[in-house]
Amino acid sequence: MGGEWGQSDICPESAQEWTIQVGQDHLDMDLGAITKYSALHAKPNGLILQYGTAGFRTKAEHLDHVMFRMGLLAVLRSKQTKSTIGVMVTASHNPEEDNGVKLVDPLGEMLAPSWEEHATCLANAEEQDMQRVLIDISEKEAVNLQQDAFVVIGRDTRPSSEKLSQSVIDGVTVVGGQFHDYGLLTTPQLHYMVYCRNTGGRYGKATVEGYYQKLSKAFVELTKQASCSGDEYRSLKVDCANGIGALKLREMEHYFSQGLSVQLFNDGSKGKLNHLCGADFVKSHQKPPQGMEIKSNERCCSFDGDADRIVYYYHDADGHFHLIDGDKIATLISSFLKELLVEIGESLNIGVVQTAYANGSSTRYLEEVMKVPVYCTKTGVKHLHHKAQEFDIGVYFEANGHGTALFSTAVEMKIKQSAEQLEDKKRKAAKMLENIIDLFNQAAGDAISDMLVIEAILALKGLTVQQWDALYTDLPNRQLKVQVADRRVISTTNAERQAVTPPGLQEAINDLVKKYKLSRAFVRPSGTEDVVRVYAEADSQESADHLAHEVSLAVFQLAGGIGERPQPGF
Ligand code: NG1
Ligand code: ZN
Repeated sequence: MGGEWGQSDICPESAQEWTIQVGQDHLDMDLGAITKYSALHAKPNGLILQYGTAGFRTKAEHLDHVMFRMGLLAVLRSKQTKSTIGVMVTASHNPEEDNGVKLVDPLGEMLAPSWEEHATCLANAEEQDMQRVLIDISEKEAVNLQQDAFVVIGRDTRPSSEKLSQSVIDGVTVVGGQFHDYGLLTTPQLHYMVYCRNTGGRYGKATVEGYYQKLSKAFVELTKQASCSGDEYRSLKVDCANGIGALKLREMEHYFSQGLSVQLFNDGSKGKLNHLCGADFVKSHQKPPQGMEIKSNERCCSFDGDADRIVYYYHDADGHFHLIDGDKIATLISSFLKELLVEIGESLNIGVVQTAYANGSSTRYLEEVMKVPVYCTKTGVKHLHHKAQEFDIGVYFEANGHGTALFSTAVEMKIKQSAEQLEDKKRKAAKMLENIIDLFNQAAGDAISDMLVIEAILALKGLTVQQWDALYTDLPNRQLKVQVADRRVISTTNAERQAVTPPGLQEAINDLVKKYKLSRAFVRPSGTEDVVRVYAEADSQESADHLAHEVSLAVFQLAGGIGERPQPGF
C-alpha cells in the first residue's frame, strides 16, 4: 500500500555546496531548531515515499516525519506565493489504518508539479540531509524567507489524523509560520477555505458556516424554482463511508432542509471507515454498500472517506443494481448547463474533461448526441482541473465520481449581468445559472456540493433517477490490478491510453482488443498503489472480463509480473 516507488532520483546530492550556502544566505531559518524538532519526528531509516496522484499515502505509522516536513514545506510555499497554503491530512478512500497528506495551492488547486518534487525530496531526506534539502528548495524557488507565511490545516476522522496534524503544526511553527487549524473538515472544504482566503472573501467566507451558507442559499434558491415538488424528488439516502462526510452533512442539513431531506447511513457511529461502504467500494464492486437498505427506485448516493467523490445508484423493480458514476454525473450537469445557455441565448464554449477510464458510451453520448466537445487527460484531478480551466465552462469528472465544474471569471460576470438585465424567461435561466455557479465548489471536486447540484438539477428537470440513468447505457467493463516488480517499466502516451514501454505490450493489447466487439483496453501504473491497473470494456460483461484477464496476462509476462499469475474469474 502507499506510493512507494523505490529510490528517488530527483534530489540533488552535492552536500558540500550546501554547507557554504547555509552560512551565507539562510540565517533566517533557525536551522538548529529545525534539526532539534525534526529529531522528534524522525524518519524511519530507508523509507522512501513519493508525492503521488493525491499527495503522500501509506500506513499511518510511517507518516509522522512526512507530516512535520510538509508543515515546513507549506511555510516555504506560502512565503514564495505570498498566499495562504492548505495542508489536508487524509487518505481518502484508503483503509482506516492508512493516512496521507497533500498540500493545497493558493486558488484551492493541487500543488504545482515542481513543488511535488520538492515534497518528495524533503520527505525522503535522511535526518542529516534535511537542512540541505530545505535550503536547496528555498534557493531554487527564490523563497524570500523574510516573508510572512500562513498555513491552514484540515483533517479527516481517521484515528491517526489528530496526532499527525499536530506534527504538521510543529513543522509550520518551527519555521515561524502562522497557522489556523480547522480541525475536522472534508477535503473539499479545506480547498474552499484556501480559495476564500486568497481571494479576499470574494469567493465566500473562509469558515465552515460560510461554506454551509453559500451552498445552501444557492441550493434553496434553485429548488424554489422547481415546479414538481413531489416527495419522491426531495429525499435521498446517503452512505457516508463512515467518514467526515457524515459529520459535515449532519451539521449542514438544517441549512437546506426545505429543499432536500437526507437520510445518512454509515455515519461512523459503528462501522469502520471505507469498510464495505463508500463511493470507492460501490464503484469498484458495482454493488450497494453494507448497512443501507434500498427499496426499489429509491435514489441513493455514496461519498468516499474524505467526501470529495460521489456516485449515485438505485435498485430497479426487479432488484437489479444500477450504478450512476462520474461519467453520468458529468453528462447530467453539462447537458443542463448547455440548456440554460441556449435559453439565455449565450454561446459560451463548454467542454467536458474525462480520463481514459470514462465509459465509451458516455464519451459517445456527449460528442454525438449532446454535441459537446470532450477531452481526455491523464488520471488525477489536477490534470482534469487544469484542462477544464481552458473553457468558459469546463465540466470535469473522473468515472469514480471525483469532479466539478469551473466557470471563467468573465462568464460569472456575464451571467450576473444577464440575471439583472434580461427579460422574463431568459432572466430566470440566468438566475438559475448564477445559483448553480455558486453551488459548485470551484476549488475541488466536492461530494456535498455535487450532491446538491445533482439534486437541484433532477428537481428542476423533474427527472427520476431511472430517467437520468437511461440517458445512455454503460458499456460493460472490468478493472483489474497486476503486481509487477517495478511498475515504472510501463510508460504511456496519448493520455495514458497507449503503452510505450515495455516493448511489445501495446502490440499485444491491440491484438487482444481486436478479438472483441466495441472493445477498448489500456494499462497504466497506479499513482497511489504499487500495482499496474488494467481497464477493459466490450459489448458484454463476459467479453470485458475475458479481455481484462488476457491483458493482465500480457502485463504479467511483458512487464515483470511477480507472485501468482493473474487468474480468470473475479
Ligand atoms: P491511481 O491509483 O493513480 O489509479 C486513483 C484513481 C484516480 C484518482 C486517484 C486519487 C482510478 C482508476 N484511479 O489513482 O482516479 O482518484 O486515485 O485518489 O479510479
Ligand atoms: Zn477522496
